[in-house]
Amino acid sequence: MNLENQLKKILDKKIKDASNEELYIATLKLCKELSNKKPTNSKDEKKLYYISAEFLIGKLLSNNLINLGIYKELKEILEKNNKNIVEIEEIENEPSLGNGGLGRLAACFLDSIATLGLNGDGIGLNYHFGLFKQTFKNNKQTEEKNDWISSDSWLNKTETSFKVDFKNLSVTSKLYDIDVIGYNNNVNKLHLFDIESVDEKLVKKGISFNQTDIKKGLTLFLYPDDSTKEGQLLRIYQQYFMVSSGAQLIIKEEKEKGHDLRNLDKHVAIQINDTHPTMVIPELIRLLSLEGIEMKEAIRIVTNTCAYTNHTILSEALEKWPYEYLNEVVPQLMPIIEALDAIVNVKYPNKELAIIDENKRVHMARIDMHFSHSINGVAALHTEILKNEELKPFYEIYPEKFNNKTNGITFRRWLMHANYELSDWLDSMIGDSWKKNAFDLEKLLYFYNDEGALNAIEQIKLNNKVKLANYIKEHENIDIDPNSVFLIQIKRLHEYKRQQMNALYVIHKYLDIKSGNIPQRPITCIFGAKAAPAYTMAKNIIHLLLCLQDLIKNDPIVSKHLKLVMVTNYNVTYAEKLIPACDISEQISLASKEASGTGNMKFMLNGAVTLGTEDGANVEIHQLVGDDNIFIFGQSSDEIIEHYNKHDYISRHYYEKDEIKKLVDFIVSDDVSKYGDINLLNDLRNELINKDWFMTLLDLQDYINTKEYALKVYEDRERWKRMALVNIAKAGYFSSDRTIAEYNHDIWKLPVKN
Ligand code: 26V
Repeated sequence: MNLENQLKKILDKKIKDASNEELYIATLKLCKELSNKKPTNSKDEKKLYYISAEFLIGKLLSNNLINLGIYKELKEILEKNNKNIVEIEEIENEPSLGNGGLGRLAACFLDSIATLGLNGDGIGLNYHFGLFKQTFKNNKQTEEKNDWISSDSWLNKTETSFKVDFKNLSVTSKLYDIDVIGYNNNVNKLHLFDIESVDEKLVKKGISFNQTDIKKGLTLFLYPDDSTKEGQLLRIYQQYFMVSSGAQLIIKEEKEKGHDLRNLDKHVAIQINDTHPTMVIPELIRLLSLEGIEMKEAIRIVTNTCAYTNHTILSEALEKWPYEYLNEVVPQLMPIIEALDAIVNVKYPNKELAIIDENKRVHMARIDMHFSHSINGVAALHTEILKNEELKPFYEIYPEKFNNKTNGITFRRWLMHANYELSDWLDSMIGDSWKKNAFDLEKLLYFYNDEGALNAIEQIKLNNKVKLANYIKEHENIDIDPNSVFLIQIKRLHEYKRQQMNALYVIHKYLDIKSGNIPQRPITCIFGAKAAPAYTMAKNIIHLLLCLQDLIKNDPIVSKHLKLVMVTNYNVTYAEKLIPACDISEQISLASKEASGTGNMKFMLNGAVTLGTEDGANVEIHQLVGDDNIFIFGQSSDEIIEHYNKHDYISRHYYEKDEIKKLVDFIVSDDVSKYGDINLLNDLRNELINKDWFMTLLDLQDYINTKEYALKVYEDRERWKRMALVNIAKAGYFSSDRTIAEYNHDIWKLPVKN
């Protein structure tokens, strides 16, 4: 049956008579039917389980249509019937199952694992309200529950369920699956566990709820507030629920295949995404012991099965749970954690290596490092810092375990879907082999001096800027000029990412325009970021941005030349609109602190030029595009690490330098504070002057100078178009297909079919 008839059959009416909602539901069903017909992997093959607290998968409709190879055909069928696929896509709620880079990476990885035909599933949790929905009130962030699950969704309820025991209660986990459809390839699963007794009514107002009601509340939110003991216990409940269900699923599948659990490491690879799933190690050891395998042997098997990825060097993000808290939730794991600690202490009597420290805190990453066979960082610089600084004592004892896997992004979502115009144009210029072999994008370099090609790149960018301007008008009610230069910083809000430095640039520009220096072309600075609900300073930075947005908007002169837009509830869907429209990609973290970044790669692929520090994967972008196609500023990671070691950075010294003082003080001026809360702004200013742990003021002047230079270069249109071309052409390295091929070659060793 042809596609049109298939769709009609599901709809049970004419396409032209159906509503967008009906068409969405029918297309969803169609995808599920087609996906069911796709091959799955052979039962005997070695299998990967990618365990992660987050999977930031984004809307799935277009992605699945693209990967099924029917997007264009369906779009035409709809058009023929006066229907618009973009409007149908809007019906879908974006799943709220992730926070930031770590979660989006896991989603890109699932896409690449399926596309490469590897046998690998994801394991995570089905959070009903996920990460909060952000709104702004009185120029402050407020949080609401994100009620994303609708009756017709990609979730498929399965018959699988497990009993999960905690100290004082037992619960039942229910498995929901989402199909992960590879591009022109087979289908894998994202397994999401939910608690059977979940009760959404537990949440009364905003995102607060009784955190002690585990049976009702366990899977309501991703990262529930952990500023209290109850919150921390809840996170431990969630983590154990995820890994115990996952480990039981793995063992069940192995038994069904008739595999001997003593050979688990031959048949199974487990990738532990950051420390949140760490308890899978002691849990698997426990379960194997219950199967009659001797503890020592169980430890060997689990170590050979598991591999750990580190995503951050910030020590506060490396989880350390009080022993007593773990004991309160999962006492059954404690003898195992004690035994692992004892093994380590005998072999390596060094307290930096101990699993349980003197304060009786359990270092989760240390369990991962001792009892898995691979430890990887996510960009070249990050891995070097792990080896030589943060995890040095571990590198000294396990040099063979350390390896780098520079992150990547799926080009299906971040080019073919988000920027189909550029994608189609690339096909017409260099063929479509880049879809399978991303390095083929380099063929674009043949057109380095081709005026027609350069103009096409510029025109596509402009078209995307127009689309974004319309979207922002509709969603934020702010007018932006597509002919202005778009500078975009979108990422979680964190002091190390230094959105506050960007805000200080906006102040600089505002004051400059006030004093009569009119920029050659209007400037549009766009931000998108959520702050963790308990992270006060991050919220203060959002407050400043929103106050500045009002200040500029209400200034009749400045607003002609400068705009600040803080988009509401930044998420994957928003990113898909923002990234293709960007001219300058802001990647301005304090060198050494951003493990990799993946937004930087998405911007590059879409022809934006990076303004950044030598941090994370920016270093590799710099190497690929060369000095002429990137704007680098700021002190190097070596210099920064030295400042920390010597404690010699004193922000006040930088504050005292003329222009900087003016900019920092402006935060608490009447001009700004009339739009907000002077106390919050004061706190932010004081932090910058007296502490500034992430050294904003250190790099500020260099940042301002480099940004001014970038804006000047932007006016040399011929040069800029070439820069955009080189960035696109050199982005092939950042395909997550490359990253996954490396994980598989070095760590998982699954059979490769194509
Ligand atoms: C850690 C924690 C620990 C306590 C509970 C709440 C919580 C939430 C998030 C995190 C870690 C976030 C880690 C993360 O997203 N890291 C990002 O990973 C990206 C993918 O590797 C990488 O590109 C970014 O540089 C890195 O910040």
